[in-house]
Order: sequence, then C-alpha cells, then structure tokens
Amino acid sequence: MPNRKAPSSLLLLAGILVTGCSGVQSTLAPSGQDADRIASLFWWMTGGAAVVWVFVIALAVYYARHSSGTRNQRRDRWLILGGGVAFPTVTLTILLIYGLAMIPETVARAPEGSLQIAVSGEQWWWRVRYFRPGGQEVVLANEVRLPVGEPVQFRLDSDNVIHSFWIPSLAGKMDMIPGRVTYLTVRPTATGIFRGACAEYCGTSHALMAFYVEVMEKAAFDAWLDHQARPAVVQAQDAAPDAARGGELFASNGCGACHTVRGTAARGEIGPDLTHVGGRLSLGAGILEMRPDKLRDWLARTAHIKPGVHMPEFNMLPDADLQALAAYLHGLK
Ligand code: HEC
Ligand SMILES: [Cu+2]
Repeated sequence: MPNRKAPSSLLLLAGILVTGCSGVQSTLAPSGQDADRIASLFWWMTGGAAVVWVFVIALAVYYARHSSGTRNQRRDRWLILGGGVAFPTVTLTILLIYGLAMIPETVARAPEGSLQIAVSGEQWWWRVRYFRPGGQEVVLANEVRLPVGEPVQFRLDSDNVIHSFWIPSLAGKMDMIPGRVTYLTVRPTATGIFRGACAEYCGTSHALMAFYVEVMEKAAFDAWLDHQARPAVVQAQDAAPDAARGGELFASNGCGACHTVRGTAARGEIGPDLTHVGGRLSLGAGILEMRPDKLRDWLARTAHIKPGVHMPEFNMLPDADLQALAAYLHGLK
C-alpha cells in the first residue's frame, strides 16, 4: 500500500523551500552585482551536483540489477576510471575555476570617489555614517539607502563582538571584526526595498538585529541624504501639543544621555541617532513597524521585545507620557 501522505508532505516541503527563495531577503532574487554572481554560482554548483548525482545513481541502479557474472570486466574498469576519477576531476575543476574567477571582482574596492558608508555593528543594532563629498559626516542608524546603479563602498567595523553585515539580495556577507576594518562593495542594479541581517551570532538578541535597505533613484537618494543631514524638525507646541510635550519628556527622562537628536540638547552616542527616527522604515533594528503604538511598546517593554537590550525600560512612566514620547519620536521625520 503506497503512502498517500507523501505527495502532500512533498508539496509542503517544496512550498517552504520556494518561499525561502523570494522576497526582500533572498540570495536567489538578486538585485545587486555581487548577488547576481553568487546566484549564478549557486545555480551552476547545483546543476553540476545534480548531473553528478543522476549519473552516480543511474550507475548504482544499473549494477544493482545486473549480477556480476554477466558483466564485462573491461567495461567495469573503464567506468570506474572514467566515472570515478576523470568525470569528478573534470567537473569539480571546471566549477572550482568558475568560482575562483569570481573572487577578484567580488573583493575589489569601489573606484575612488564612490559613495562611502561606514557601518558599525552594535549589540544589537547598526550605527551608520555617510561621508558626503564635502567631508561632512551624517550619522544615522538601522537603515541604509543607496542610489541605484552606483558602486558603494561600505567600511565595516565593531567595537564589541564579531557581527556580520549581510544584505542577501545585494551582495555577499562580510564580517565586522573588533580591531579591524573590513570593506564590502555593493552595486545595486534595481530599485526596491531589501532586508539585511546580522549573519554572525553576536549575543542574546542576534536574531533581532536586522535592517532595511532602500535602493532609490539618484535624485531621490540625494534629496533623502540632504534631509538626513539636517537637524531634527521639532514640532511646534500649537501644531502638535502631544509631540511637543514628548520632547520635554525626552529631555527630562534622560533619553539624551544615550541618544542624539541633532538640533536639540540630546547628544548621547550610546544608542542609535534619533534625529530622523520617525522617517525610518522600521523600529528597533528591523524588527517592528515604525508606528506610534509600536514606539510606545518599545519604550514600555524594551527588554521584553529585545532581550538583553542596552536600553532601560520606561514602564514606570504613565501611559499618557509614553504616548507623548511616541508622538514626539514619530514626528522626527
Ligand atoms: C542607557 C542608554 C539609553 C537610554 C537612557 C535610552 N536609550 Fe533608547 N536605545 C538605547 C540603545 C542601546 C538602543 C538600541 C537598542 C537595540 O536595538 O539593540 C536604543 C534604541 C532606541 C530606539 C529605537 C531606535 C531605532 O533606530 O529604531 C528608540 C526610539 C529609543 N531608543 C528611544 C528612547 C527614549 C525615548 C528614551 C528615553 C525615554 C531612551 N531611548 C533612553 C539606549 C538608551
Ligand atoms: Cu550582530
């Protein structure tokens, strides 16, 4: 009696495998030059492995069905030498050369004058600095935007533990190693929103250390960076009373000891820069949607949302204060 469940469980498995291959965080849906190369390497390797597998299984089946008495010894020897030595040597050599030939281009630095972005791995978020042509440095956090079609030079480091910077749809991964600077060149080939993640276990909330990357047309990117370079747009008392009160609470609760909001007295550097936090695509390093209710949750249940987080929970504040703080932060676009 055949197992009737087999087809449906196979379908389920195929479904899981296929959903893993699309979307904003997939190596197999490349939108960057290196990711393209990595995807073709993957397909050629998979193809090569499939050919070898089919060949070996066919031989095994053939010999399982033909008893040794009827076999031709000479042909057997040829099959062992040809199929067991020559064929794997040739196939693996071709695949090896194909793979090695990709390395020089993949590790090459972006040409002089390319956009420079420094990203530091923190526990468990990303400190991002853009270097503008005039030498001005713009400090951001937990989000990266890139102009389409241009090489970008990432300069990666960490002052705590090893992290790994990975945007699967755009490029390969690169470790962020304390005491060292590593480089990654990214050349996005299509606009869109992609997701990056830390790819090296870095402590309790390693799995909650992600970020979004938006690849934009050059003009939109320039406008975005211009805006990010400006100080915070602090809302007026009469236009947004809640947000204005949130600004006062931000100062009186000591948030500025760890956070910077450019244009205000808040100049802390322990946590992410919050100057334009409300304009980010996500909250808490890629883990929550950027919405006032999520901001409120973040402040009240920080360590529940992100275990081990280096920010105190502010659950002692009355709900009205948390909402005012959330309104202030959400208004920092
Ligand atoms: C002791 C330092 C410290 C204090 C005080 C602190 N924070 Fe934080 N904050 C952090 C750190 C560190 C993170 C990054 C956490 C993570 O994602 O791992 C963070 C993250 C955040 C984020 C998310 C930022 C992003 O890019 O998504 C917000 C919003 C925030 N804090 C608001 C506040 C507010 C409002 C206060 C005051 C009520 C405050 N913080 C007080 C250290 C602090
Ligand atoms: Cu990490």
